[in-house]
Parts: sequence; C-alpha cells; structure tokens
Amino acid sequence: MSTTFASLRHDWILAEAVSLFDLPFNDLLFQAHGVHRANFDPNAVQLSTLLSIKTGACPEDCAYCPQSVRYDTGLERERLLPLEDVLAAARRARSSGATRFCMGAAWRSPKDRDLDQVVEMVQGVKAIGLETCLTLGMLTDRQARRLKEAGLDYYNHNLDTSPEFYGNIITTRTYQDRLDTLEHVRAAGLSVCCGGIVGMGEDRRDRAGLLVALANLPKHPESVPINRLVQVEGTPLYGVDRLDGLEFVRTVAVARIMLPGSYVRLSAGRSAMSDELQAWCYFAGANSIFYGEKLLTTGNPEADHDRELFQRLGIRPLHKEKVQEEAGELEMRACRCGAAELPASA
Ligand code: SAM
Ligand code: DTB
Ligand code: SF4
Repeated sequence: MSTTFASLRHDWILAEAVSLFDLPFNDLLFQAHGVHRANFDPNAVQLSTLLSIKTGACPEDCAYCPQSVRYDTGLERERLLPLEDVLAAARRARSSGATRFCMGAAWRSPKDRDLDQVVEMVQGVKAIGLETCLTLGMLTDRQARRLKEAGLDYYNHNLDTSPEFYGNIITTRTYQDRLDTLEHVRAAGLSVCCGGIVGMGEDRRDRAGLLVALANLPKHPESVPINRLVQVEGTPLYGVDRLDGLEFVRTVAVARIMLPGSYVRLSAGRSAMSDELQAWCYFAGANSIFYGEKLLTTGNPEADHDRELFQRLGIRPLHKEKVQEEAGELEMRACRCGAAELPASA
C-alpha cells in the first residue's frame, strides 16, 4: 500500500484530520515534508511585517486578546495612526526585507469613514512596493469591494479555533459571522489570509476541527497563519496550560497536508520558541513568518535573529514576484501534487 499526497480537497471529515495528528511523529513529518516539497521551494520563506494601525479599546471579548476593552492588560489605547507614520513603518519593513505589510486594527468592524483613511494607507503602502494586507474585523460585501478597488491584496480574518470550542473563547461574534466575512472577501476577489490560534486549552480534536473548517472552505485560503497563544496578563487565557512544542509542530504538519497549496505561516508565539522548534516547523511545511520585532502589541524575534537562523538553515526569503506568480496557481499545483506518491508509512 502506498500513501498518496493530499490533493486540494474540500471534503475533509474530522476523523481523517485526527488520524493525521495521531500518526507517529516521524511518519507525519515525512508525509508533510513530502507535500511541502511537491508544492513549494522547501528553502524559501515569505516575510510579512505587522503594524497595529489602531490599538486597544476593542469592544469584542476574544479571551486571548490584550486589545479587548474588557480586560485590564495595561495596554495604552491609540487612535488610528496618521498616514505618514504608517508609510514610515512600511518603508522600514521593506528595507529590512519584508514583501508584505499587514495592518491590523482593534475594531469589531470598520466604519465607512475609517475606511477612507485605510484606503489611503493601502495605496501608499502599495506605492512603496509592498503587498498589502489588512485585518480590521468583520467586513460587509460593499466594504470588501471597496478595499479591492483600492488595490488591497490580502484580507486577514481568522476562524481562530474549531466551531465546537469557539464559544469558550468569543461570545460577541459567531463562527457564522466569520464565515460571512470570508465569503465577502472572496467574492470581492481579494486573497484570503485565514488561520487560527492553538494553545488556548483546546484539545487535539479542536486543532483538527480548525484545520477541517479551513480546508473545507469553498477555496483554500492563500495564507494560513498558525498562531501559538501569546499569553498576556489580564486576559482570561493567561495561565492556561502551554501547548507542547511537538504538538505545535504536528499542527503545522497537518495544516501543510490538508492545505497543500497554501502558505502556512508560523505566526504569533515565535518569541517563546527555540530555534530548533522553529526549524522543525519549517521542515513540517511552514513557509511564511511575521518578520520584525513586534507583532501587533506583543514581541516577536528580532529581524537579525531571524536572518541568522535562516542562514543557519539555508533558508532564503521569498521574493514578492514569486508569491504573486504562485497566487493564481493553487489549483494547478494541487493537481501536480495529487500525482506524486510517497512510500507506505509504517
Ligand atoms: N480585530 C480584528 C479581528 O479580530 O478580526 C483584527 C485584529 S486581531 C488582533 C487578529 C488576530 O490576531 C486574531 O484573530 C487572533 O487570531 C490573533 N491574536 C490576537 N491576540 C493573540 C494572542 N494573544 N496570541 C495569538 N494570536 C493572537
Ligand atoms: C494573525 O493570525 N496573527 C497576527 C495577525 N494575524 C494580525 C496577530 C497576532 C497578534 C498577537 C498578539 C499581539 O501582538 O497583540
Ligand atoms: Fe478585538 Fe480583534 Fe482583539 Fe478580538 S482579536 S478583541 S476583535 S482586536
């Protein structure tokens, strides 16, 4: 019997995803790395830099988030940043090697007058020569189309966890609200960045359930951020049991197998990971990171440290043109991948 590489499927059932998680570690990593190699340059990683353009005082109750107005995390709230500050940060990101600039706002959803200013940011960042990504909360159909017309490349909106565990984490918006926003983003012709967080006290079935929900979307997200919870004092999830590092690697590996054509991003939580753990994640199929010393409000490894790690691993940062060239090829690459075979697993 031989194991076929996963092709682009949208009909995953939970039991299948759980059995991937349950494989012996070496079998899982071998399979995931094979899928990775069949679809991507295994030594190239895409670099995105984040900026919080509006910080804190968010009305939502996401139990992991330092920016919710409901939790006292000592975070100073800030109004929407002036355009020039955003462009200065984008120039710095570009000169340190990022190819995408992701702007995040602590909103439930943007108001139309906020969007006027955000549109100027998107246009300015594009003119600097970076791909653009926004994460502003829920979007209407019309707002998504407006951002597409402004030239936005990606919209980030995460499912965060499995449908079953979701109610333990957020009560102020539903899973269906998130799916609706993703539908609006897709319909507008934007590329989708959608992933989740692990290490929130969920179990393996929930991690598998998140990946099933992502893989069964009508089209796989182009970018899939896998965040490991950054525990912030004052949030309800502060002090929750930390997720085992090898279970995190397994999550990346299963994401790679189920979403073979997507960029899987090793996202929040890298500051608490050793170089060795990150190296395993790259082997398992992660091929994108947040790059630069800050995420939105919390820390991230120094760019120098990442560059040094890349050198030690022989990893190259991916050029923007390469990512764009591949963006329209998801289905095609999955066909190639479907034809390849791996020897039988033990
Ligand atoms: N307010 C918008 C929203 O939630 O849609 C956009 C910004 S929000 C901070 C973007 C994502 O960051 C969340 O969906 C969540 O997955 C991730 N995130 C927030 N706080 C985090 C934390 N402490 N650890 C890991 N990921 C986190
Ligand atoms: C995503 O999945 N992770 C990023 C980005 N999308 C917006 C945010 C991580 C935030 C970590 C906590 C903070 O820095 O506030
Ligand atoms: Fe608000 Fe987004 Fe934080 Fe939730 S994750 S509290 S919506 S900023």
